[in-house]
Amino acid sequence: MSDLLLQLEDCLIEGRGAVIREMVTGALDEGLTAVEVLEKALMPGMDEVGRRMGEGEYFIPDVLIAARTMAMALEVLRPLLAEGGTVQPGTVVRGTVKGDLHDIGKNLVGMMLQGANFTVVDLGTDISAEQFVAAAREHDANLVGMSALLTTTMVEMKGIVEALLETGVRDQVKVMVGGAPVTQLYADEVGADGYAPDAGSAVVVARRLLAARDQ
Ligand code: B1M
Repeated sequence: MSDLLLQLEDCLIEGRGAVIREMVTGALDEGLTAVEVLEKALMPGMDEVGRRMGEGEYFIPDVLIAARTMAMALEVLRPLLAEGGTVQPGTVVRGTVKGDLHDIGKNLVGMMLQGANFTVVDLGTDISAEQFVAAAREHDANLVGMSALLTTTMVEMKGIVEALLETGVRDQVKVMVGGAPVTQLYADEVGADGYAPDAGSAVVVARRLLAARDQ
């Protein structure tokens, strides 16, 4: 079983998009769960890609190929990550902040929230404060979710919270933040209501924030 996970991890690191879907399906057929495939092969694979990028062993094209391979694998897992439910807990408007093009983590968080029956409005990447505000209004959102993967772009989060405050939208929404460089301390600093380190806990935090709102 661990061999299978290692092969899958290598497949992602090497960006073998032609076979990744087949390999993920094979791992599931062998009895691995979607969460195991995600946490024990795909996430460590992306971390290794990041390490190689940081060390100068991988360049942007290599990382893009791995990212595209990851997206293909996630498409296979998408229906399985859905946990379902009958109650509609709320509407989440989510995006990656201005200047930041990373979207894999954001998409994963979105999939898990959708699986937990949230209505998810995806704004995409490189999203300005004005766009977050307009979308929260337009969709009558209960939660605004922001992702940032760069230390240079996470600073945008503060401006977005301020824009929500200035426009009066902050009264209507809870704010959740995440992304590799973001911490609970930083979330507190920018005035967010919640922080989650990964997609699984994002669902728990989103539920908690909206339950607190309903009381
Ligand atoms: Co970029 N990149 N990148 N990159 N890239 C990192 C982030 C980096 C750590 C790599 C490195 O140097 N080791 C580094 C950032 C350094 C820093 O600021 N501290 C970096 C850099 C420097 C850059 C460029 C500046 C490189 C350059 O051009 N010289 C450039 C910037 C472009 C831009 O955005 N303006 C750049 C470009 C790219 C690509 C386009 C090539 C590609 C992105 C493709 C895409 O997303 N479609 C890319 C990639 C793939 C990475 C790494 C390798 C992988 C990121 C990823 O997808 N991880 C990354 C290294 C790494 O993180 N190990 C790196 C997997 C994903 C599932 O995890 O996104 O962390 P993550 O999401 C998690 C949690 O964070 C959390 O849940 C998710 C799932 O568990 N989470 C939330 C995320 N959002 C959340 C929101 C929530 C709650 C939880 O609530 C709302």
